[in-house]
Amino acid sequence: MSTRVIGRSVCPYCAVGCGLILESEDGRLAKVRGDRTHPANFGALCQKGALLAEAVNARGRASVPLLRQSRDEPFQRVTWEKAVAFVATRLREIIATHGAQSIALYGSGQLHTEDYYLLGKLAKGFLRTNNQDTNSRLCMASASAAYTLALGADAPPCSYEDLDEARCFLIVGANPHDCHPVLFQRMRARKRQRPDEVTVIVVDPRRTATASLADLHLPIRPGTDVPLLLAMLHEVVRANVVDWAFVRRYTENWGAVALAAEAWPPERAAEECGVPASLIRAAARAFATSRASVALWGMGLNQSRDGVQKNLALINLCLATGNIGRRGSGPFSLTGQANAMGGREAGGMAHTLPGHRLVANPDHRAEVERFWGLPPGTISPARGLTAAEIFRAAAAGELQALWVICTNPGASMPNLTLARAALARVPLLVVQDAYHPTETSEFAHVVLPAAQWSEREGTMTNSERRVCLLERVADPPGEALPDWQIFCRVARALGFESSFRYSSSEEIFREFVATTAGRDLDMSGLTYDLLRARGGIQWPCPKGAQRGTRRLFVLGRFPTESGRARFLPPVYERRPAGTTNEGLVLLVTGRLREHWHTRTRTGKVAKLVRAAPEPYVALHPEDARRLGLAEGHWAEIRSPRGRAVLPVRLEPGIAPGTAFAPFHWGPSAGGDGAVNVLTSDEVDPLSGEPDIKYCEVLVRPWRSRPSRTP
Ligand SMILES: Nc1nc2c(c(=O)[nH]1)N[C@H]1C(S)=C(S)[C@@H](COP(=O)(O)OP(=O)(O)OC[C@H]3O[C@@H](n4cnc5c(=O)[nH]c(N)nc54)[C@H](O)[C@@H]3O)O[C@H]1N2
Ligand SMILES: Nc1nc2c(c(=O)[nH]1)N[C@H]1C(S)=C(S)[C@@H](COP(=O)(O)OP(=O)(O)OC[C@H]3O[C@@H](n4cnc5c(=O)[nH]c(N)nc54)[C@H](O)[C@@H]3O)O[C@H]1N2
Ligand code: SF4
Ligand SMILES: [Mo]
Repeated sequence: MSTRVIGRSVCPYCAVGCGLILESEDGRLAKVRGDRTHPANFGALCQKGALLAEAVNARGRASVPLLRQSRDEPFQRVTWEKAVAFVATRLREIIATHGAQSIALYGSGQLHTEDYYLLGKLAKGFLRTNNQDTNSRLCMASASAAYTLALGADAPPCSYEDLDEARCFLIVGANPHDCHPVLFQRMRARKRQRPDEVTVIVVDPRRTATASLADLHLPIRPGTDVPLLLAMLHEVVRANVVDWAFVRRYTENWGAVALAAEAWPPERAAEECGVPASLIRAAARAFATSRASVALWGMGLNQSRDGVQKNLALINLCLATGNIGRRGSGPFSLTGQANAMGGREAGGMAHTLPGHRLVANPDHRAEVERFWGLPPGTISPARGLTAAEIFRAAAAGELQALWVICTNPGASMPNLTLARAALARVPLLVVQDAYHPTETSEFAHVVLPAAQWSEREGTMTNSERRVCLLERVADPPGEALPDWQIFCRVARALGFESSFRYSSSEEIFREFVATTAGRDLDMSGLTYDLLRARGGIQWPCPKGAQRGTRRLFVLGRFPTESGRARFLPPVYERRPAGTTNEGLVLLVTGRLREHWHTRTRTGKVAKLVRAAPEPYVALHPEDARRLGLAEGHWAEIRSPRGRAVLPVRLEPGIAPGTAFAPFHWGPSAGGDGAVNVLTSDEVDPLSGEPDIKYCEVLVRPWRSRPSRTP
C-alpha cells in the first residue's frame, strides 16, 4: 500500500473553509488532513472534515442519468444525450406554452462559484426567468439584506485573525462549537490565552457547548433578540460608553436608533426576553468597553420572520461602539455552507445579479446584459420567486418545471408536507445531485448525476471573504459530471450554443471575475494560478493588487450613497409565548456536530452515525415532568402544519418552555422523525428568509416506538 499526496482542497461542509491536503492509497482518495499552511485552519479539522474520504466513496452515489415519463414508472438508465435532450425539449415546450415564469431553478451554497454564475446566466439571461433561488434563502438571506441596508453592500467586514485579537466575543444565536468547530477552537484558544481580559457572551435559549466557554450566558426566550439588543444599546447610552467620535464622523441616522433603544430599559427587556436585567447590563458594558469586540451570529438571528430586524439591531450595537473596521472587532456573520458567500457574489438569488448587483436596478441589469452579449431589456426587472415562494407556487399547481441542484428540499424545507406536495405535483422535476435516491430525487422525472467535492475543480469563498481553489483529484463515479458541464450541456441543447462554450471551470471564473471589476467585491485581480500559489485570497482584490483585503471599512467609508454607515431602528412585534401548562412549547431546530444537513454524506460515515445515531427531542426536565415524559419516552409533537414522534432526552441546560430537535433526519429515516413537517415557511418580509428556527408546538406522551428504518 502506498500513500501519496494528490492535491490540495478546501472542506466542502461549513464556511470556515478549512484547507485540506488530500492523500491517495492505491490510486484512490483515502485520507484528508488539515493543511498547516492554510490561514483558515492552520492544520486543524473537525471530525466531519477529517472523514470526508469515507463520505465521498460511500454507496448511494448517483452515477448515471435516469429518466421516466411519469412518477409511477420506474427510472430508466439513459445516455447523457437523451437526458439532456429530454430536459431541453420539455423546457422549450413549457416556456412556449406557459412562459418562462412557469419554471424555477433552485440551487445551493454548496455549488462552486463558477457553477452558480453559469446557472444564473442560463436562468436570468437566457431562459429569461428570475425564478432562480437557493438554499441560502433559508440561511444567510437576512444577514445579506441587513449588511446591504446598514453598510451599503453584502460585505462581512472581518477576518478570522480578528478572533485572535478580540477582547470580547458576543455570540448570538449561533453554536460554533458544533457548527463552526475550527473557529470555536480559535476563540477558545484566545479565551485561554487571556482568561481575565477576554469576555465571552453567549445569547442562546440553550446552554450549548458553545455557552460552556461563556462568562455570561443569556438564556433568551426565542424570538426576543430585538428587545434584548435594544436594551443593550439602551445601557450603552445610559452608561455613556457610546463611541461618539465614530458615530458622528462615520454614521447617519443615530437619532432614530437612540429613540428605539430608549424604549427598552433592561428591566422591560428582562420581562420580554426572560433574561435578568443585570445580565443584560453586564453584557452591554463588556461589549462596549472592551478594547475590541466582535459580534458573531448565525441562524438564531437569520431564520426568523424578523431576521433582518435582529441583524440590524446587532449591527447597530457594533456601530454605536465603534466596533467595525478595527483589528479584533466587527459584525461577523458566521456563514453556513462552504460557498454560500460565492453564491451571493455570483448573483445566485432571485433578486440578485453577478457582482453584488440587483435585479431591481436598471443600470445593473444593463451592465450584466452587456457582459452576456444580450439585447437591452432581456433581463426581467421583476424579482423572481424566492425559495418558499417556489414551493408554494409549485404546490398550488402554478409552476410547470422545477430544476433542483445540489440541495435536498424534500428534507430541508420548512413546512415540509407542502414542499413535498410541490415536488410531487410539478409537471417536470429535474434533480441534479451527487447521490440517489434522496428525499428529493425520489420525486424526479430526470436525475442528473453530479460529480462532487474532489471530483471537480472550482472556487469557493469562505466566511472571511477568502476565495480558494479546490482541486480535482479523482474521477467521479460512472458518468457523473461537474455541475457546470451539466449546465453547459442543457444550455447548448436549448440553442444557446455560442454563450455556453466553456472548456474549463477556469474560463468561467475569468468571465465571472470580470463582472466584479469596480464593484465593492472587486475580484478582477484573481486567477487560478494566483489562488494556487497563495492558497486563498480575500476580496476585494482588483486587477494589479498585490494582495487581498484583510478588513473592510478601515477608513470609515462605506459603500452607501452618503459614504456613511446607516443606523436603522429595528422593528419588534411580540409573538405568543409558549407555556407548558397546555403542553405548548417553543421547538427550536438546529444542528449536531456530527451531521451535515440531510445526511446524504455524513449519514454514510460509520463513525459519525455511531456518535449520533438517531433523531430526538430535548426537553427541560421540569417541562418533561409536567408533560408526563421521562428520558427515553416517546413524545408526539404537533404544530398546525404536521406531526412528528421522537424519543425524549432531558437537557437541564435548555430554557424551560423551550425544546430542541436536530433537523438532520428527513422522511426517509422513517418513523415520523422529520421535524421540518412542523416548522413554518412564513417569511421575513425584507429578506424572504423563512421563520425556520423555532415554532410553537404541542407535546404529549406517545404510546410506542414508531418503526424506523436504519
Ligand atoms: N455540524 C454541522 N455544522 C454545520 C452545519 C451542519 O449541518 N452540521 N450546517 C452549516 C450551515 S448551512 C449553517 S447555516 C450553520 C448554522 O450554524 P448555527 O446558526 O450556529 O446553528 P443552528 O444550530 O442552526 O442554530 C444556532 C443556535 O440558535 C439558537 N436559537 C434558536 N432560537 C433563537 C433565538 O430566537 N435567538 C437566539 N439568540 N438564538 C436562538 C439555537 O438554540 C441554536 O443553538 O452551520 C453550518 N455548520
Ligand atoms: N428545521 C430546519 N430546517 C433547516 C434549517 C434549520 O436550521 N432547521 N437550516 C436551513 C439551512 S441554513 C440550510 S443551508 C439548508 C440546507 O439544506 P440542503 O441544502 O437541502 O442540505 P444538504 O443535505 O446539504 O443538501 C445538499 C445536497 O447536495 C448534494 N450534493 C453534494 N455535493 C454536490 C455537488 O457537488 N453537486 C450536486 N449537484 N449535488 C451535490 C447532496 O448529496 C445533498 O443532496 O437547510 C435548511 N433547513
Ligand atoms: S470546521 Fe467546517 S470547514 Fe473545517 S473541517 Fe469542520 S466542517 Fe470542514
Ligand atoms: Mo445554512
